[in-house]
Amino acid sequence: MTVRNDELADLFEEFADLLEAQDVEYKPRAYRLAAENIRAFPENVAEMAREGGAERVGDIDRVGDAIAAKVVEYVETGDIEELEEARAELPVDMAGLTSVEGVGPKTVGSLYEALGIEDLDDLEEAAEAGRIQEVSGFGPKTEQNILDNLDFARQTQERQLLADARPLAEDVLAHVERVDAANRWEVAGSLRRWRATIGDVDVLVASEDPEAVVAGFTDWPAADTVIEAGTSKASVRSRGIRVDLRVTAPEEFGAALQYFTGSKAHNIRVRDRAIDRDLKVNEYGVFDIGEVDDPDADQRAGEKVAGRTEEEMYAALDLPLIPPELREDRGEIQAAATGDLPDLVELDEMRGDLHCHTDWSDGRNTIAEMAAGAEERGYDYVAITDHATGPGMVGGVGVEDDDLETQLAEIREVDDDSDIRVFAGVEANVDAEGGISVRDSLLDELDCVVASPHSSLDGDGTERLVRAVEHPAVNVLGHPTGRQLNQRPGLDVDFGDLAVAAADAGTALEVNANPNRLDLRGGAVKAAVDAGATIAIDTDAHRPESFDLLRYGVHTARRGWAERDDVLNAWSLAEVESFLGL
Ligand code: DGT
Ligand code: CA
Ligand code: CA
Ligand code: ZN
Repeated sequence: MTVRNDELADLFEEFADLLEAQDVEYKPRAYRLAAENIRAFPENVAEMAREGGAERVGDIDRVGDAIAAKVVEYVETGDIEELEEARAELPVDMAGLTSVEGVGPKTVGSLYEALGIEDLDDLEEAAEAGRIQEVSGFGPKTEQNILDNLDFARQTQERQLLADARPLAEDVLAHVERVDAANRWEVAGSLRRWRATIGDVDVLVASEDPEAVVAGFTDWPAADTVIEAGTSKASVRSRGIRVDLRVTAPEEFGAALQYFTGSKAHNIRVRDRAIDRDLKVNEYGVFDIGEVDDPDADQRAGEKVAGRTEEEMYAALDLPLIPPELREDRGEIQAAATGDLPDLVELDEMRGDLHCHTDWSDGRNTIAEMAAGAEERGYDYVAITDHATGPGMVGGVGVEDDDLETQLAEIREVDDDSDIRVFAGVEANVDAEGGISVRDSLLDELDCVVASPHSSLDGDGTERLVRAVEHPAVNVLGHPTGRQLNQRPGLDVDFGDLAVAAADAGTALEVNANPNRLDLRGGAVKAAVDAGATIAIDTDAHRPESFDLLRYGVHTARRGWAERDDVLNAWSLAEVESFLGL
C-alpha cells in the first residue's frame, strides 16, 4: 500500500481535532504543525518510515519521536491505535460538522457531550428545535449562526477544489495518452471551464475501439476503486475524486466535447440557436433536420453537418469557437455572434506577481529567495507584501510598522542585487469599517500597497471595501470577499459599485489565485471588467513554488472575460510603475 503525505497529514489533523474537542492541551497544536510539515514534505514520508523507521521520520521538522512512531505504526499496520481510541470516544463526523462556519472541534466536543450530536443532520435538528441555545456556553446567536451556515456547509461538502482535480485530470490524460486505442483525449465539464470547485472530472476519448480504451483507463494506477466499467463508459474514484470516462467515435468527438463541456445553461442557448436555423445539436453532431419528419426518432436523424471538431460545431451555428471558460451563459453567444468575444488574457502574458509573503511574516522563505523564485519564472517584477499587524490578524504573524521600515531597506538591497524589479510593499488589513492598518507616512514610502479584509467576513462588505479602494495609498484590494472555498462564503459585495469606485480611484481588484480562495470569482471579475476596473492576478505565495498557482488565477480571470489590458500584472514594468505612481 502506498500512503501519500496528504493522507498522513489528514490523519494527524483529524487526531488534533479529536483531542482538541476533548480539551487536551498542547498535543493538538503539535499534531497540526507536524501535519503541515508532512503534507509539504518533498519526499514520500511513508517510504521514509519503511526504509529508515521512526528515526528517519523524526528528522522532519516538527515531527517528534511520538509522532514519528505513529507514522511507522500506520504504515506497518494501517491503523494508529490511539487515534482509533479517540474516534471511539468521540464518534462524530468531525469533517462534516467543522465544515459549518463557526463550528470548531471544541464546539463539536461540547455538543456531543450535551446533546449527542454526531453529524450534520443531528446538528440541524437540534438547532431547529432550539436545543443548542440551552447548552452552557452557547446562546441564541450561535444557534442562529449554525442554522445560517448549515446549507452552505452541506452544499460545498461534496465539491473538490480545482487545484486538487486539475493535476489529477492531467495525470489521467497522461495515462490515456499511453493507451494505444486512444486517438484524441480531452477533459470536459466544469474542469475544462476552470470552475473554482468541481463535482466530478469528465474525460473524453476518441477511439475506434472503445472497449480497449475502457480497459486501459480502468488500469490507471491512481484509480483507487472502479465504480463502473461498460463498453464505452467507465467511472473510477481516485483520491476521493470521481473520474468519468466517455469514449466516442472520432467523427463525433467535437460534438461530445462541446456537449460535455457544458455548462448546461450554455448548451441550452446553443440548442435554441440551432432550432432557429432548422438544425439539431446534440452530443453526436449538428444535423440539418429540414426534410426530416420526426427528428426526435433518432438522435442522428437528418443530414450531419458537423461533429468532428468543436470549431466545426460552432461554425455550423455561424459562431466562432467560444473558449470553455466563457461557456456560462453570461452573454457569450451574443458576443460571439457579433464578433465581440474578448481576447482573453493568457498565462504566458503574465509578467509579475504583486502579492507574496516572506519569513518576515508567515512565509517560508527570505526576500531574496522569493525574488529569485519570481525571476526564475521569467517575471519582470515582483512585490514583497508581508502581513502588517492589525486587528483581525491571527497568530501574531504581522510585521510591526517600525519593523516594516527595516524590511523596506532590505527589500531595496535585494532589488539592487536582482535582475528584476523587486517592489517594496505590504499587505495591510482592511478593518471592519474599511480603515487601513498601517500608518499613512509608511504607506507613502512603499511601492505597492495591497489591502485585504481578514476578519468580520460576513454581511454586506460593499461600503467597507469601497472605502479601502478609495484610500489614496492602496494600490490593490487583496482577496476582496475573503471567501474560503468549502469553508466560508465571504462578504456580500456589489461588484459593480466596487468596480466603479476602484476604477475611479485607480486601485486594482485582485483575483487571488490561491486555490482555496479564487477571489474575485469569475462572475465578479466580469462585473469589474465591465465597469472598467483593473484586475491584478496574484498568488499570495508563501513559498516560491506557489508562484506556479498563478494559472488558477489566470483562468478565473478568463472566466470573467478579462483581456490582457485589464490585467495590471500582464503589463510592462514601466506601465505598472506608472499605475503605482512611481
Ligand atoms: P460539476 O461536475 O458538477 O462540477 O459540473 P459539470 O458542468 O462538469 O457537470 P456534469 O459533470 O454533471 O456534466 C458535464 C457536462 O455535460 C455539463 O456541463 C453539461 C453536460 N450535461 C450533462 N447533463 C446534461 C443535461 O441534462 N442537459 C444538458 N444540456 N447538458 C448536460
Ligand atoms: Ca463534471
Ligand atoms: Ca460527470
Ligand atoms: Zn497575502
